[in-house]
Amino acid sequence: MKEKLEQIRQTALERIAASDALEALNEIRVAYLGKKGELTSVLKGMRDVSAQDRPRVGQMVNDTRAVIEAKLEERKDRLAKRAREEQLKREVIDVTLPAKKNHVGHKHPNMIALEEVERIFVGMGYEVVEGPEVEYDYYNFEALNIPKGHPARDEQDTFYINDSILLRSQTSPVQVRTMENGKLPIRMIAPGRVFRSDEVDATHSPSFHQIEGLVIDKNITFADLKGTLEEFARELFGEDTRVKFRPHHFPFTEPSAEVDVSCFKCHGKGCRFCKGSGWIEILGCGMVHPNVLRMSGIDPEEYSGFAFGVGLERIALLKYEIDDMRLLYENDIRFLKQF
Ligand code: 2U9
Repeated sequence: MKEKLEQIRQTALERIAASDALEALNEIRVAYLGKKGELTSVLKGMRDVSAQDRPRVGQMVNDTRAVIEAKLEERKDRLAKRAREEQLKREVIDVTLPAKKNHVGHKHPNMIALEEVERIFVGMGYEVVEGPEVEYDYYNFEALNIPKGHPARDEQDTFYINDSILLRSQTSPVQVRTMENGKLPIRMIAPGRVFRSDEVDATHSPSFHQIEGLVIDKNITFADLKGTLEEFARELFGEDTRVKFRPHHFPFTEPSAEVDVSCFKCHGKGCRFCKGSGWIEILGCGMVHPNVLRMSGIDPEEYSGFAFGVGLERIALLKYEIDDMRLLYENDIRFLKQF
């Protein structure tokens, strides 16, 4: 019995030492310590051992079991450790490698220009107001002294949804809605997207952005209009900018004017940028037409006001010296990240 146990012990330990996988260790455990394992069958043979020898032999079987169990555990730990080391070696991370560049978003030149214009007018006490892009014909045209039959209403210029609803062709309907609310005085700018049935080229797009302004109070005169827009131009293009008002016509203002600023590249001498004239056109403006005030419930005998409109893309193109409006709509990150 003793030799038999000694032999079991020896072969078990040899097999354990030679095993190099956790599954193989499990097989060895079953083969020696399992229900039908070799050690278990020795235990079953205890019946034939004399009562006198039984405690000693029993002790020997237990010792053998303990040794095999301890070796199995030890081998298991070693194999697990080796597997972990191999895994770590495989998954090694080189912390000296340069990090992946994270491309964060970038403000669009339109947005930078809009924030600049808003900053200037909010600084003068104006409110920023927004309104719907899908509008009633009434707010877009009728209330702005553009009656039925006016060329601006032509289907070739305006996107109609039906007879009375359209995509706004200017942000003026926002001012009309504000006037209708009846709270006076008004000092507001209305920035937003507008739509015109234009072919795409370097200076046109069927969808672009405007910023329009409106001031209504008692005793507002053309002098207030000139002073405000001069201040705006100086803040936007520099302290030494000069401003020129040229008579013009808009249905919603009377008198009306277009405004040029002295070229901020050549300071008025004439260059490629201002096409040799020394002046650059930036906006349109005028005193709000009495008809427009009356239609929105404001008495033109008591109140007067001025209004103006600028193309946001035009400001962005000028400020950043971009020569093609299409670049503003392509959203090519290589272009956008320059600003
Ligand atoms: C109300 C009364 C009057 C808004 C005005 C302009 C002059 C103007 C153009 C600039 C370039 C449009 O984007 S553009 O093509 N706009 O010249 N806009 S006065 O006048 C108003 C607006 C609302 C109630």
